[in-house]
Amino acid sequence: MIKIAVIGCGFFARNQLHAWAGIEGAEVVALCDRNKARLKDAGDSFGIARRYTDAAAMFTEGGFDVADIATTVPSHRALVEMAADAGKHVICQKPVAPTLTDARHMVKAVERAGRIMMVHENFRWQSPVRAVINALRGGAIGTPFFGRISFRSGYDVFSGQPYLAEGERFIIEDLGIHILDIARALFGDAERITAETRRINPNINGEDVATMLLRHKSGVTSVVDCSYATKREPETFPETLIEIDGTEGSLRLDAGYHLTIQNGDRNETLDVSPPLLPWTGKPWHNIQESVAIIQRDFIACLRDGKQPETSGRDNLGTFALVEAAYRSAAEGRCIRPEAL
Ligand code: NAD
Ligand code: 89Y
Repeated sequence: MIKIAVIGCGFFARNQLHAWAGIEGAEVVALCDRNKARLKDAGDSFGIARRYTDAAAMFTEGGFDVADIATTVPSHRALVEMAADAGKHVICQKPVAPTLTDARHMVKAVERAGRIMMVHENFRWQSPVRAVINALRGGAIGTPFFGRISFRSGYDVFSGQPYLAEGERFIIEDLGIHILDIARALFGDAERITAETRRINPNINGEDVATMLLRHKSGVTSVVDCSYATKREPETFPETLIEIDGTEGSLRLDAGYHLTIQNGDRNETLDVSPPLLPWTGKPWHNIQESVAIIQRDFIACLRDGKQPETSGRDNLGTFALVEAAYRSAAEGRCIRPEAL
């Protein structure tokens, strides 16, 4: 049995706790949150007796294999380094760190400890997105040369996550990071990126619209566009819409989770809707299911001694794109993420 300690019992951690409860061979044995009420609520709901308000005390007592860090970004570096010092495997929520320098230190600390680090970068594991990744990797449309990965919504994410309205940065760091990661999962690393940002909602501090143009090392050109200022019906939160052109055909993941693949005489549309699990609810079920999928994959990786797809080291590539996008928008020029 792989024993897990979850740090952070807030808005999103409940999904992680539900997912752990359904994964054979894994068990949450300890919980930590510096907010006593949230700690009690999560501990009582999921029947977890060992509870801590201080992560250092939990690491000192030990008795677990994995630290699953579900706090917000300011605490990530200290907690990941604590876990590495204690010789634990680590899962860390996105965004992994406030800066690329912090992220690099965190990855090195876990690597030095000889443990596995995964960033909880779950969007590429959403079942509709995975259907696109599998079709593309399986050669369904030949070699891709163009992609558009698009997330446009007017859904109120601020009521559940009020901190999103407060930061100087918003959509690229919070949501665009997932969409850029999907671009990497589909087309590989990017050699350059150009970004334009806008703030439309006057009640938040950061940008809520971002339009990014990437040139991937594979030769693919992709457009990654994100908005939380888009008023439309039907509201598509939290769907990522995808269009890809390849040498032999094209594919589209359209609103309503319809995947169309065209190649010569083949023209089929599949329903790739994520299933509703007993603990998930619309419209979040798409994100919630992917939490269970990524956590299950992490356990399989630990068992097989394999690096997860979204390892700490892999995620440096996604995080560098986030940093590069902000720099591009600020300086009005194209940025090479590898130069950061
Ligand atoms: P939240 O503020 O609701 O919860 C965070 C909890 O962590 C709080 O209860 C807080 O008291 C606790 N905490 C903070 N620092 C701590 C520390 N040092 N020790 C112990 N407890 C500490 O935040 P949230 O909305 O649940 O977001 C958490 C993370 O999940 C963020 O990084 C966010 O970006 C990410 N998130 C990911 C997804 C996804 O799909 N992957 C979706 C939503 C949120
Ligand atoms: O925090 C964000 C995430 O990771 O997925 C959606 C979200 O909850 C709001 O943008």
